[in-house]
Amino acid sequence: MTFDLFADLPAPPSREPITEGAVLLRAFAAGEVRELMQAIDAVIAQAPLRHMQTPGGFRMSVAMSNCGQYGWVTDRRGYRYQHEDPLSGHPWPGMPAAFTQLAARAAQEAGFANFTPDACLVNRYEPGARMSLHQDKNELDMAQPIVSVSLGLPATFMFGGMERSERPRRMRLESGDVVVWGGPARLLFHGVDILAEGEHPLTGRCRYNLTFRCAR
Ligand SMILES: O=C(O)CCC(=O)C(=O)O
Ligand SMILES: [Mn+2]
Repeated sequence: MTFDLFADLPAPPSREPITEGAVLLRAFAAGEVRELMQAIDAVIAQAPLRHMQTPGGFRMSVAMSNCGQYGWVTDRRGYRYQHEDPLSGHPWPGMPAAFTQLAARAAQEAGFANFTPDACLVNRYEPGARMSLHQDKNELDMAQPIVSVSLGLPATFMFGGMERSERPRRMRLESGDVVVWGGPARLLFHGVDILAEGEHPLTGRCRYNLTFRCAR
């Protein structure tokens, strides 16, 4: 039957408003996932993924690295941005041009002009990993949005309110999806539910997320 021909085609790009200031750009990065993955491999060859410690002493289930002028880190001293990778003492790898351009285009599409991120957090989730509800609030300029790109295994993204106790909306994020939030949504609680077991042609048994921010 003819429609079977289209069964494996990826979804076309589309826009799903989440709440005022937040939008899910479905498949926005779908055409460049391989290039992005190659750039991630180059970044993590220089600044390896690692499981950081929370200030409370817990090991994060998500493995992290960074690129750009600033990197987000956590240890017993707290959450912060720093110019150097604490593992090596060297500056974080530079932000690949493909990252900067994608982040700016996605922000623009969501209504935030001139977004120039100086920090990109690379998150790797293996099955069982999760990120509990939190606010991104270590940045100085809350007028700048967050751009968040998903690659590989699908995940359930949770987008809540201004209180952790507010029940979050849940949405499935696929490889190539981009979520942008800012303005009235900039400080909303969000997180990622426990990643389900799976295998993805791009990433194998994991999901990557790129979170672009203006730290300073
Ligand atoms: O992995 C995601 O989709 C979200 C990551 C996130 O919220 C963060 O790194 O602050
Ligand atoms: Mn976050």
